[in-house]
Amino acid sequence: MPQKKPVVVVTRRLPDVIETRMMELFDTKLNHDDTPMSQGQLIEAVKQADVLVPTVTDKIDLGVLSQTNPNLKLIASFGTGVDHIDLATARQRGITITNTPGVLTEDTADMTMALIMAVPRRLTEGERLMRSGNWHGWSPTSMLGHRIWGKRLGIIGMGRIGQAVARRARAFGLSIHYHNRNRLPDYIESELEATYWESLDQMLARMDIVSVNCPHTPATFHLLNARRLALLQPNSYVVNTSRGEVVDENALTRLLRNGKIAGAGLDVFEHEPAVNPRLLELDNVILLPHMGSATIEGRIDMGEKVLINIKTFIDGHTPPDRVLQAML
Ligand code: 8YV
Repeated sequence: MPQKKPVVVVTRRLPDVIETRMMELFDTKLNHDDTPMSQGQLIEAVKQADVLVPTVTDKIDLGVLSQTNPNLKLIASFGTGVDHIDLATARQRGITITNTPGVLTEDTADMTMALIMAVPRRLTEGERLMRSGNWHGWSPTSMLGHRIWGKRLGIIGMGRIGQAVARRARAFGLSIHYHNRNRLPDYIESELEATYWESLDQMLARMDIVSVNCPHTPATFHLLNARRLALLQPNSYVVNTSRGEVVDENALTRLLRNGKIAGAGLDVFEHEPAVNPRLLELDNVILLPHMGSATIEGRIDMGEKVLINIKTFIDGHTPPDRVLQAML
C-alpha cells in the first residue's frame, strides 16, 4: 500500500521550482498570496502539519508550539537565523529544527560590502540628488564622502559571513579586525591578516567601520547597547546585515541624530517591519528592507536545503542542517 505523504505547511511563497518540487514530494499546503500568517493562523497550521516550513517572519513561540499535533516532529525553517523559534520549547517537545546555512553567505557578504562602500561614499544621497533634478553639475567640494582604502573594519561575529566580508574588504584595502566568541585558527587569521580583539569595547573604540555579522541569540541581544555604541569614534560607521536585535536601535538613532557617529547602513531592524521613524529623516543612513540574501539563486539554494532536510528526516535519517544545542 502506498505510504501517506506527510503534510507540509509552507508559511510564505517560495520560488516556483521549490514549491513545485515540494508539491511532488509531500502533501504540501502553500501560501499562495504570501501574506504573513498571524499567530492564530500559525496555530491552525501546526494543528494539521507534520512538518512546518516557516521563515523569519513567523514567530514560532510557546503559544504556537504548545498547539502542535503529536505528528509534528520537524520544523524546517527557510533561513539561517533561528531566533524566531523558541528552540528550548521545541526541543522539550521532541521537535527537530533545521535551517539553511552556508548558501546565503556570499550574497549576504556582498550586501554588507555594498553598504560598507555606499554609506561613506554617500551613494544613495547622490542618487537622490540626481532624481530631485537639483544637480547643477560637478564641483570640487560637492558630495564629498570618506575614503574606504586604508581604514579599519571591525567585524563582530567571524563565522561564515563575517569571514566572507573580511575577504572582500581586504581587496578594498581595509584592515581586518574582529571580535568573536572564539578566536579563529592561526591559518585563517593569517590568510585574512585579521587582528583579534577579545574585548569588544576596546575594538569598537578604534574602528572606522563596524560590521555586525553575528547571529541574534540571548547572548547577543543588544550587544551594541547604548554604552558600547558611545565608545565609537565620531567619524565611524555601523553596518548591520545580521539582526536588528543585536543593536539598540533607539540608542543608535540618537547617536546618528546627534552626529556622534558618521553614518549607518542597516538591512535589518529591531522591530521589523517597523523602523524607528527618526532614522528615515537622516541622510547619512542607508536603510534596506532585509534584502541581504535576496537573490533568486540564494532563495532556490535555500529551498533545496529545506527539501533535503525534510526528505532525509522523513526517510528516518538525521537531516544535514539540524540546529544543534551548541549553536545557541
Ligand atoms: C533570510 C536571514 O532572507 O536566513 C536568514 O537568517 O536573515 C535572511 O537572509 C530570511 O531569514 C529567510 O527566512
